[in-house]
Amino acid sequence: MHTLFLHSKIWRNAVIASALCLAGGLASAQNCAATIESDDALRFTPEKIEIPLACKTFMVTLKHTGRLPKLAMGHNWVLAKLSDLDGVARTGMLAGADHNYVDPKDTRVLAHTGVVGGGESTSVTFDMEKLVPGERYGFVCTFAGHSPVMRGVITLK
Ligand SMILES: [Cu+2]
Repeated sequence: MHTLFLHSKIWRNAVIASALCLAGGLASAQNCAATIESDDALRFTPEKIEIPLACKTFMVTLKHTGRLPKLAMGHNWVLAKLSDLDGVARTGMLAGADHNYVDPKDTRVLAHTGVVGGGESTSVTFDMEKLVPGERYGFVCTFAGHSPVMRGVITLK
């Protein structure tokens, strides 16, 4: 009777300990990842991502919460220096749909997702060594005609 009680107590503590451990793991994973929503109204939500400098890699998930198909209202997520956003949008336009509106030869593109349509999502993980503290970075959708309005800012913390 006593042994049984002791065992159940050990089990309970083990379960609590592993639950705490799991929560800790999830918390640190969340710090190095962000989800950005996009829609049929050319919006990125949020328009700002904070990236901890402690992260070795960072994952961005792009969700398209709209209904329009990829050909009409596709979105991608392209990371570059703020001062390079217009440039990568231009070369992306020229690269066209076959290249997901990203020129593979444009080295100003630091990371990018593919293009998604309504109801779809995609993600990209990039190495934080690509980002230099003190530099200003942003993101943009380079799908035809979207770059003037679909853009956001990255803050390194
Ligand atoms: Cu777009």
